[in-house]
Amino acid sequence: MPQNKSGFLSDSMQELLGPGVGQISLERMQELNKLMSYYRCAMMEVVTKFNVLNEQYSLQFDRNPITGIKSRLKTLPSILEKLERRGHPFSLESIEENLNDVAGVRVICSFREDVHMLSEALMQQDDIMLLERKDYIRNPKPNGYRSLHMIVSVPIFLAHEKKYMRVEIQLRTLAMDFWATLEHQLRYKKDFNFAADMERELFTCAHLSAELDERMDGLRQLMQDQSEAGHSEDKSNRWMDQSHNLR
Ligand code: 0O2
Repeated sequence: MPQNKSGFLSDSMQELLGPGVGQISLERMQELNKLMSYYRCAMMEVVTKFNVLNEQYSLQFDRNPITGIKSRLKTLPSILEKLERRGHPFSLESIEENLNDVAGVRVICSFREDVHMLSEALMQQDDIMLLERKDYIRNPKPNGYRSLHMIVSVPIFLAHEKKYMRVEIQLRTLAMDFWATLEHQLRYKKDFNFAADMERELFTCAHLSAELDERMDGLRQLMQDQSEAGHSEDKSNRWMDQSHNLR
């Protein structure tokens, strides 16, 4: 919990929890815990939905479209920092109203087409609402970052009520995740100035990771064509020709 040097709660935390250290603060602290537990439940709902889709598609296509799912709740200092940076008030209502990424789920897919297939399958479910969608795969960020981002509203079923919570979903391939994870590590290295030529090198790496995805997609498509058409000699020759071209 953020405290200032003299050991007291930081101003933002004090504002969130209320004045004094008496009953009001304790109640607000419990409210905050409750809110975070709602976000955790919503995150679990979304993770379960992707696990179910993975199970279903693995039966249908004999391979798993999802290689891994990560989830995280934003920490309180990080929530307060974002509210402050965006000029929003420090209150529980403000967290719910202004922040979309308190609960985050990252889905790592095998192939690029899995990303769009999974996002469409998720959005066909009638209990989930799409609030925002940013396709950084079709339109990568200037630094080369690629991923599909969605903000969804998902219901959680409590003892006596149904509550809708927002969750940020990021879908990306293994290659996109490899680049984004390392880029994040390098960029946020403390006491290091990121030079322009390093930016360019990172962009080149992003380009290489996109090419890797494209080539792996090509291989997957060839294998799919082959298995659909049977193992005729003609197909086998095409496979050899095309895989040679991919080298
Ligand atoms: P963390 O710890 O991953 O949550 P906002 O989400 O509202 O702050 P914005 O710009 O509208 O702002 O969101 P956007 O573009 O959807 O991106 C938000 C998240 O995507 C980031 O969250 C990162 O996880 C990821 N992301 C976006 N751009 C990049 C990038 O260039 N490199 C990497 N490695 N990740 C990126 P946070 O809050 O930064 O961090």
